[in-house]
Amino acid sequence: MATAIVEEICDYLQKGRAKNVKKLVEEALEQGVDAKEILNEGLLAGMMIVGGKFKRNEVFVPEVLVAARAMTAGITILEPKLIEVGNEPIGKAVVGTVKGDLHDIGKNLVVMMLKGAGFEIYDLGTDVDADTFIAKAEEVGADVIGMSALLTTTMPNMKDVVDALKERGLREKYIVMVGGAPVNDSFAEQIGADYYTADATSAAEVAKQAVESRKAS
Ligand code: B1M
Repeated sequence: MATAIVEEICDYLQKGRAKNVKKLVEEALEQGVDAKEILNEGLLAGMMIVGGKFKRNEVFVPEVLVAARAMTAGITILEPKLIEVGNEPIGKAVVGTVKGDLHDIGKNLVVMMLKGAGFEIYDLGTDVDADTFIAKAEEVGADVIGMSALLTTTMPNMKDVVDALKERGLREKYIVMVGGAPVNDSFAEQIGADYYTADATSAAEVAKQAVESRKAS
Protein backbone atom coordinates (compact mmCIF):
# COMPACT_ATOMS: atom_id res chain seq x y z
CA MET A 1 0.00 0.00 0.00
CA ALA A 2 1.25 3.48 -0.87
CA THR A 3 2.37 5.81 1.92
CA ALA A 4 0.01 8.69 2.82
CA ILE A 5 2.10 11.32 1.07
CA VAL A 6 2.19 9.24 -2.12
CA GLU A 7 -1.60 8.93 -2.02
CA GLU A 8 -1.78 12.71 -1.67
CA ILE A 9 0.47 13.10 -4.72
CA CYS A 10 -1.87 10.78 -6.64
CA ASP A 11 -4.91 12.91 -5.59
CA TYR A 12 -3.32 16.24 -6.47
CA LEU A 13 -2.15 14.87 -9.82
CA GLN A 14 -5.73 13.96 -10.70
CA LYS A 15 -6.79 17.52 -9.84
CA GLY A 16 -3.99 18.89 -12.03
CA ARG A 17 -2.42 20.84 -9.18
CA ALA A 18 1.18 21.07 -10.43
CA LYS A 19 2.49 23.25 -7.58
CA ASN A 20 1.12 20.90 -4.91
CA VAL A 21 2.46 17.87 -6.75
CA LYS A 22 5.92 19.45 -7.04
CA LYS A 23 5.99 20.41 -3.36
CA LEU A 24 4.76 17.00 -2.18
CA VAL A 25 7.23 15.13 -4.37
CA GLU A 26 10.03 17.20 -2.81
CA GLU A 27 8.68 16.49 0.67
CA ALA A 28 8.30 12.77 -0.03
CA LEU A 29 11.92 12.55 -1.18
CA GLU A 30 13.02 14.43 1.95
CA GLN A 31 11.08 11.89 4.02
CA GLY A 32 13.04 9.12 2.30
CA VAL A 33 10.21 7.72 0.16
CA ASP A 34 11.61 5.75 -2.79
CA ALA A 35 11.53 7.70 -6.08
CA LYS A 36 10.12 4.68 -7.94
CA GLU A 37 7.24 4.41 -5.46
CA ILE A 38 6.48 8.12 -6.00
CA LEU A 39 6.56 7.63 -9.78
CA ASN A 40 4.56 4.39 -9.97
CA GLU A 41 2.08 4.68 -7.11
CA GLY A 42 1.75 8.47 -7.06
CA LEU A 43 2.20 10.01 -10.50
CA LEU A 44 1.51 7.09 -12.87
CA ALA A 45 -1.35 5.73 -10.73
CA GLY A 46 -2.98 9.19 -10.75
CA MET A 47 -2.59 9.48 -14.50
CA MET A 48 -4.13 6.01 -15.04
CA ILE A 49 -7.20 7.14 -13.07
CA VAL A 50 -7.44 10.31 -15.16
CA GLY A 51 -7.08 8.18 -18.33
CA GLY A 52 -9.96 5.93 -17.22
CA LYS A 53 -12.20 8.92 -16.50
CA PHE A 54 -11.27 10.44 -19.87
CA LYS A 55 -12.31 7.21 -21.60
CA ARG A 56 -15.66 7.23 -19.80
CA ASN A 57 -16.21 10.92 -20.66
CA GLU A 58 -16.14 11.88 -16.99
CA VAL A 59 -13.32 14.37 -17.64
CA PHE A 60 -12.22 16.11 -20.85
CA VAL A 61 -9.04 17.27 -22.62
CA PRO A 62 -8.43 20.37 -20.41
CA GLU A 63 -8.49 18.25 -17.22
CA VAL A 64 -6.17 15.67 -18.80
CA LEU A 65 -3.84 18.43 -19.92
CA VAL A 66 -3.48 19.95 -16.44
CA ALA A 67 -2.95 16.47 -14.99
CA ALA A 68 -0.22 15.93 -17.58
CA ARG A 69 1.42 19.23 -16.58
CA ALA A 70 1.32 18.18 -12.93
CA MET A 71 2.87 14.86 -13.91
CA THR A 72 5.71 16.61 -15.75
CA ALA A 73 6.30 18.87 -12.72
CA GLY A 74 6.63 15.79 -10.49
CA ILE A 75 8.85 13.88 -12.90
CA THR A 76 11.22 16.85 -13.17
CA ILE A 77 11.84 16.69 -9.41
CA LEU A 78 12.28 12.91 -9.52
CA GLU A 79 14.63 12.82 -12.50
CA PRO A 80 17.96 13.07 -10.64
CA LYS A 81 16.84 10.34 -8.24
CA LEU A 82 15.63 8.00 -10.94
CA ILE A 83 18.73 8.08 -13.03
CA GLU A 84 22.37 7.71 -12.21
CA VAL A 85 24.16 8.80 -15.32
CA GLY A 86 27.20 6.73 -16.23
CA ASN A 87 30.46 8.44 -17.23
CA GLU A 88 31.09 6.78 -20.56
CA PRO A 89 28.44 7.30 -23.27
CA ILE A 90 27.51 3.83 -24.49
CA GLY A 91 25.73 4.95 -27.63
CA LYS A 92 23.54 7.54 -29.29
CA ALA A 93 19.76 7.41 -29.47
CA VAL A 94 17.33 9.50 -31.47
CA VAL A 95 13.93 9.45 -29.78
CA GLY A 96 10.55 10.98 -30.56
CA THR A 97 6.80 10.60 -30.62
CA VAL A 98 5.61 9.77 -34.12
CA LYS A 99 3.83 12.01 -36.60
CA GLY A 100 0.36 13.17 -35.60
CA ASP A 101 0.88 12.28 -31.95
CA LEU A 102 1.41 14.87 -29.21
CA HIS A 103 1.68 12.55 -26.20
CA ASP A 104 5.12 12.96 -24.67
CA ILE A 105 5.07 11.87 -21.03
CA GLY A 106 6.02 8.25 -21.75
CA LYS A 107 8.56 9.34 -24.37
CA ASN A 108 10.12 11.71 -21.84
CA LEU A 109 10.42 8.85 -19.34
CA VAL A 110 12.13 6.73 -21.99
CA VAL A 111 14.54 9.62 -22.71
CA MET A 112 15.27 9.95 -19.01
CA MET A 113 15.99 6.22 -18.54
CA LEU A 114 18.15 6.06 -21.69
CA LYS A 115 20.19 8.99 -20.36
CA GLY A 116 20.53 7.10 -17.12
CA ALA A 117 21.76 4.03 -19.01
CA GLY A 118 24.52 6.19 -20.54
CA PHE A 119 23.05 7.14 -23.92
CA GLU A 120 23.65 10.45 -25.63
CA ILE A 121 20.10 11.51 -26.46
CA TYR A 122 18.65 13.47 -29.34
CA ASP A 123 15.07 14.15 -28.31
CA LEU A 124 13.03 15.15 -31.35
CA GLY A 125 9.90 15.90 -29.34
CA THR A 126 6.44 15.06 -30.66
CA ASP A 127 4.78 14.86 -34.09
CA VAL A 128 7.99 13.62 -35.71
CA ASP A 129 7.86 12.39 -39.30
CA ALA A 130 10.00 9.70 -40.92
CA ASP A 131 12.32 12.14 -42.69
CA THR A 132 13.11 13.94 -39.43
CA PHE A 133 13.86 10.70 -37.54
CA ILE A 134 16.14 9.48 -40.30
CA ALA A 135 17.87 12.82 -40.98
CA LYS A 136 18.77 13.23 -37.29
CA ALA A 137 19.92 9.61 -36.95
CA GLU A 138 22.17 10.01 -39.99
CA GLU A 139 23.47 13.40 -38.84
CA VAL A 140 24.53 12.27 -35.37
CA GLY A 141 25.51 8.68 -36.22
CA ALA A 142 22.86 7.19 -33.94
CA ASP A 143 22.81 3.58 -32.81
CA VAL A 144 19.13 3.55 -31.82
CA ILE A 145 15.96 5.08 -33.24
CA GLY A 146 13.25 5.02 -30.56
CA MET A 147 9.62 5.79 -31.38
CA SER A 148 6.65 6.31 -29.11
CA ALA A 149 2.95 6.30 -30.07
CA LEU A 150 -0.12 6.58 -27.84
CA LEU A 151 -2.86 6.61 -30.44
CA THR A 152 -4.08 3.67 -32.51
CA THR A 153 -4.30 6.15 -35.38
CA THR A 154 -0.61 7.12 -35.16
CA MET A 155 0.88 3.64 -34.59
CA PRO A 156 1.05 3.03 -38.37
CA ASN A 157 3.39 6.02 -38.65
CA MET A 158 6.03 3.87 -36.94
CA LYS A 159 5.90 1.59 -39.97
CA ASP A 160 6.50 4.60 -42.24
CA VAL A 161 9.83 5.16 -40.50
CA VAL A 162 10.85 1.50 -40.85
CA ASP A 163 9.75 1.47 -44.51
CA ALA A 164 11.63 4.71 -45.24
CA LEU A 165 14.77 3.21 -43.67
CA LYS A 166 14.39 0.13 -45.89
CA GLU A 167 13.83 2.23 -49.02
CA ARG A 168 17.03 4.16 -48.32
CA GLY A 169 19.06 1.01 -47.62
CA LEU A 170 19.56 2.10 -44.00
CA ARG A 171 17.42 -0.42 -42.11
CA GLU A 172 20.29 -2.57 -40.82
CA LYS A 173 22.25 0.46 -39.66
CA TYR A 174 19.92 1.19 -36.74
CA ILE A 175 18.37 -0.60 -33.81
CA VAL A 176 14.69 0.35 -34.08
CA MET A 177 12.70 0.35 -30.86
CA VAL A 178 8.99 1.05 -30.41
CA GLY A 179 6.68 1.52 -27.46
CA GLY A 180 3.58 3.26 -26.11
CA ALA A 181 0.29 2.09 -24.61
CA PRO A 182 -1.33 0.62 -27.77
CA VAL A 183 1.90 -0.95 -29.10
CA ASN A 184 2.84 -4.59 -28.46
CA ASP A 185 5.29 -7.29 -29.50
CA SER A 186 3.30 -8.56 -32.43
CA PHE A 187 2.82 -5.06 -33.83
CA ALA A 188 6.57 -4.44 -33.55
CA GLU A 189 7.24 -7.68 -35.40
CA GLN A 190 4.62 -6.89 -38.02
CA ILE A 191 6.16 -3.51 -38.92
CA GLY A 192 9.73 -4.80 -38.82
CA ALA A 193 10.98 -3.03 -35.68
CA ASP A 194 13.74 -4.72 -33.68
CA TYR A 195 12.30 -4.36 -30.19
CA TYR A 196 9.11 -3.49 -28.34
CA THR A 197 9.29 -2.79 -24.63
CA ALA A 198 6.38 -2.07 -22.31
CA ASP A 199 8.04 0.53 -20.10
CA ALA A 200 10.84 3.05 -19.98
CA THR A 201 13.10 1.06 -17.68
CA SER A 202 13.07 -2.01 -19.91
CA ALA A 203 13.52 0.21 -22.99
CA ALA A 204 16.81 1.43 -21.50
CA GLU A 205 17.91 -2.09 -20.51
CA VAL A 206 17.12 -3.54 -23.93
CA ALA A 207 18.76 -0.60 -25.77
CA LYS A 208 21.92 -1.02 -23.73
CA GLN A 209 22.09 -4.79 -24.34
CA ALA A 210 21.35 -4.39 -28.04
CA VAL A 211 24.06 -1.75 -28.55
CA GLU A 212 26.61 -3.70 -26.53
CA SER A 213 25.98 -6.93 -28.41
CA ARG A 214 26.12 -5.13 -31.76
CA LYS A 215 29.46 -3.54 -30.84
CA ALA A 216 30.81 -6.91 -29.66
CA SER A 217 29.88 -8.69 -32.91
CO1 B1M B 1 -4.63 11.43 -24.89
N1 B1M B 1 -5.38 9.70 -25.37
N2 B1M B 1 -5.50 12.25 -26.44
N3 B1M B 1 -3.98 13.11 -24.18
N4 B1M B 1 -4.21 10.50 -23.30
C1 B1M B 1 -4.95 8.54 -24.57
C2 B1M B 1 -3.71 7.90 -25.18
C3 B1M B 1 -6.24 7.61 -24.63
C4 B1M B 1 -5.92 6.11 -24.47
C5 B1M B 1 -7.26 8.09 -23.59
C6 B1M B 1 -8.49 7.23 -23.51
O1 B1M B 1 -9.36 7.30 -24.34
N5 B1M B 1 -8.57 6.40 -22.50
C7 B1M B 1 -6.81 7.98 -26.04
C8 B1M B 1 -6.29 7.12 -27.22
C9 B1M B 1 -7.32 6.16 -27.75
C10 B1M B 1 -6.79 5.36 -28.89
O2 B1M B 1 -6.02 5.75 -29.69
N6 B1M B 1 -7.30 4.15 -28.96
C11 B1M B 1 -6.39 9.43 -26.17
C12 B1M B 1 -7.00 10.37 -27.06
C13 B1M B 1 -8.22 9.88 -27.82
C14 B1M B 1 -6.50 11.69 -27.22
C15 B1M B 1 -7.05 12.77 -28.16
C16 B1M B 1 -7.40 12.30 -29.57
C17 B1M B 1 -8.23 13.43 -27.44
C18 B1M B 1 -8.94 14.51 -28.20
O3 B1M B 1 -8.37 15.49 -28.61
N7 B1M B 1 -10.21 14.28 -28.40
C19 B1M B 1 -5.86 13.77 -28.19
C20 B1M B 1 -4.84 13.46 -29.30
C21 B1M B 1 -3.82 14.54 -29.45
C22 B1M B 1 -2.68 14.09 -30.35
O4 B1M B 1 -1.76 13.43 -29.90
N8 B1M B 1 -2.78 14.40 -31.63
C23 B1M B 1 -5.26 13.52 -26.85
C24 B1M B 1 -4.61 14.50 -26.10
C25 B1M B 1 -4.07 14.31 -24.86
C26 B1M B 1 -3.48 15.43 -23.98
C27 B1M B 1 -2.75 16.51 -24.80
C28 B1M B 1 -4.64 16.10 -23.26
C29 B1M B 1 -2.62 14.63 -22.97
C30 B1M B 1 -1.14 14.47 -23.42
C31 B1M B 1 -0.22 15.44 -22.72
C32 B1M B 1 1.22 15.08 -22.95
O5 B1M B 1 1.60 13.95 -23.25
N9 B1M B 1 2.05 16.11 -22.80
C33 B1M B 1 -3.26 13.24 -23.04
C34 B1M B 1 -3.04 12.23 -22.05
C35 B1M B 1 -2.25 12.63 -20.83
C36 B1M B 1 -3.56 10.91 -22.21
C37 B1M B 1 -3.60 9.76 -21.17
C38 B1M B 1 -4.69 10.09 -20.16
C39 B1M B 1 -2.31 9.45 -20.43
C40 B1M B 1 -1.09 9.22 -21.33
C41 B1M B 1 0.16 9.22 -20.46
O6 B1M B 1 0.88 10.20 -20.43
N10 B1M B 1 0.36 8.13 -19.70
C42 B1M B 1 -3.95 8.52 -22.09
C43 B1M B 1 -4.70 7.41 -21.38
C44 B1M B 1 -3.79 6.24 -21.03
O7 B1M B 1 -2.73 6.03 -21.60
N11 B1M B 1 -4.27 5.44 -20.13
C45 B1M B 1 -4.50 9.17 -23.30
C46 B1M B 1 1.49 8.02 -18.79
C47 B1M B 1 2.74 7.58 -19.58
C48 B1M B 1 3.93 7.42 -18.64
O8 B1M B 1 2.44 6.33 -20.16
O9 B1M B 1 2.85 7.16 -22.55
O10 B1M B 1 1.94 4.82 -22.11
P1 B1M B 1 2.79 5.96 -21.69
O11 B1M B 1 4.31 5.47 -21.60
C49 B1M B 1 4.64 4.27 -20.92
C50 B1M B 1 4.74 3.05 -21.85
O12 B1M B 1 3.77 3.05 -22.87
C51 B1M B 1 6.17 3.08 -22.31
O13 B1M B 1 6.89 3.68 -21.24
C52 B1M B 1 6.03 4.44 -20.39
C53 B1M B 1 6.10 3.87 -18.96
O14 B1M B 1 7.35 3.67 -18.49
N12 B1M B 1 6.55 3.76 -23.54
C54 B1M B 1 7.61 3.31 -24.26
C55 B1M B 1 6.09 4.89 -24.12
N13 B1M B 1 6.80 5.16 -25.21
C56 B1M B 1 7.75 4.22 -25.33
C57 B1M B 1 8.77 4.04 -26.28
C58 B1M B 1 9.63 2.94 -26.12
C59 B1M B 1 9.44 2.04 -25.08
C60 B1M B 1 8.45 2.21 -24.13
O15 B1M B 1 10.63 2.67 -26.98
C61 B1M B 1 11.11 3.66 -27.83
